[in-house]
Amino acid sequence: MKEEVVNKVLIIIILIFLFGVSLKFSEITGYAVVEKGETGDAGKQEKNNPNYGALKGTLVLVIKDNGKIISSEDAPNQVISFIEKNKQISDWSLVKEDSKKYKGELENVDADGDESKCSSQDYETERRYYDINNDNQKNDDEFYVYQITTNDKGCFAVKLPPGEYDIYT
Ligand SMILES: [Ca+2]
Repeated sequence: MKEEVVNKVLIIIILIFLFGVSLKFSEITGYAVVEKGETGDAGKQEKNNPNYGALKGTLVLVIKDNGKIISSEDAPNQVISFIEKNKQISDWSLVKEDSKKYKGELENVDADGDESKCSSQDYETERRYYDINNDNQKNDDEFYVYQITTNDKGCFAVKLPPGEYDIYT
């Protein structure tokens, strides 16, 4: 009888432990004071987005002569694709529409930081997927392709899940 009670307590302790681990509280985002008989204001708490980050940059078209750039111009209205590293696309006609788009604005888009081209950039990232078996739905072995179009000065900003990407233009 006594053993049964001990076992039950152990099971409860293990469950509490597992619950705590699964919540993964890792960051303190602020602090608050609660006073007797009063409502308080916890304010705006910020936390790094665990699901998305962003990239910003510019695209230029160059002509090289013996490895030396002899001509360089902005690349306006060019589609840039971001694909998870080591994924290959052999047929780009199978890259199909997905409903998801992310919009926003990033500051200081210029790669050199002098803001000579684009001080800020609206971004609209379109998520597509590579429909390898051409059945018009994304299967588990198929992957997403994130695309953006550069603005009239060749600047771009894109919002993506964290990871390593190959960039295609
Ligand atoms: Ca498919």
